Amino acid sequence: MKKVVTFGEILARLTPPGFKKMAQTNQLEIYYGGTETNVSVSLSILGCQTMHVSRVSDDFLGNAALSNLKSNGVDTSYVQKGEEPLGLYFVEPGAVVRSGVISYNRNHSAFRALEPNSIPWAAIFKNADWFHWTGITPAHSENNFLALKEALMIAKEMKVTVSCDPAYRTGLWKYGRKAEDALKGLVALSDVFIGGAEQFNELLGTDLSLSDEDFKKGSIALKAEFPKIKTIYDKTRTGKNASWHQIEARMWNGKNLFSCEPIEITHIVDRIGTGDAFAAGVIFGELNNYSEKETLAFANAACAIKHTIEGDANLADFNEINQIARGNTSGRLI
Ligand code: KDG
Repeated sequence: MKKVVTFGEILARLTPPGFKKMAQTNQLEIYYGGTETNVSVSLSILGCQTMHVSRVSDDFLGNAALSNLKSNGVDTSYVQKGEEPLGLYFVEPGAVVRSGVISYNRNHSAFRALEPNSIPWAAIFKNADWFHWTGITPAHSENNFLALKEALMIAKEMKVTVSCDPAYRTGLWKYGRKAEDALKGLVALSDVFIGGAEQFNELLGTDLSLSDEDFKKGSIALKAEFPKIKTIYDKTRTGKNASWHQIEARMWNGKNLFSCEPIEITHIVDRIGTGDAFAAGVIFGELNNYSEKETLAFANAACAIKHTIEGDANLADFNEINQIARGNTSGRLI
């Protein structure tokens, strides 16, 4: 069984039921997420051995978050506990012309206080095949940046394949490091890049559009700057409003550009975690030596399915994703 390690903040999400606004409700639903956590849960359901490294509050909320991960098969043996609170976020879901809104409450979270040098990365990466990180983790605090850097240095030494989704969030990165400089050093230690025009423009200072031609140009430039990167995957989504989307993806393997059949979604249940579902699909395909087209179709199907599942993580199993990926379903409308 392939072993995948992830590292990042575990968040609790509080959301009103249905499509209520916060001011209307006296009940909140709770889900557990965090971008790397979602990747871990999804890969666990797909049959990988997964381990998520993090730091949570030493209270019933931290324990509930860990129970949730464990119930999905994720190994949490190296999750630390601290006196600071678990990171929270609140979501008002949107429908049709109303996009959802999010408010985070995690400035002083247990994860941000995690000390560098406190994680036994060499033990964690023993027998590991893959490590996944995102640009959200190094954006939180100097401690989180340093801990991730350590992980990447040790992953390189131990020849663990590394994927990154260097999501750049302008609202984060408040502790002093410049996002572009910090991310460049981390991307240089990675093998698989998940991102497109937005990430190319931030990292390379380019002004590329969302076109396939610009994706190819950006990928070539990215590989020139970061020679360790082997494959680049990008998901795109076009949609008229918060309830209708066309989900597409493409990849560059250093020689050729691949694309896959778009999947149209006419009823969006939850858009949170769709990028994480895509990343898990990419990792699963790469780990199982799928062809470029197969990996892309699998990741795109995983991303599409997540739009139909409530909560942060993609809970769809292999058969469900594979059926959509192979087009073996009653039409492509979800
Ligand atoms: O599970 C929630 C995450 O996918 C998403 O909210 C992560 O945007 C994110 C952040 O800033 O942590």
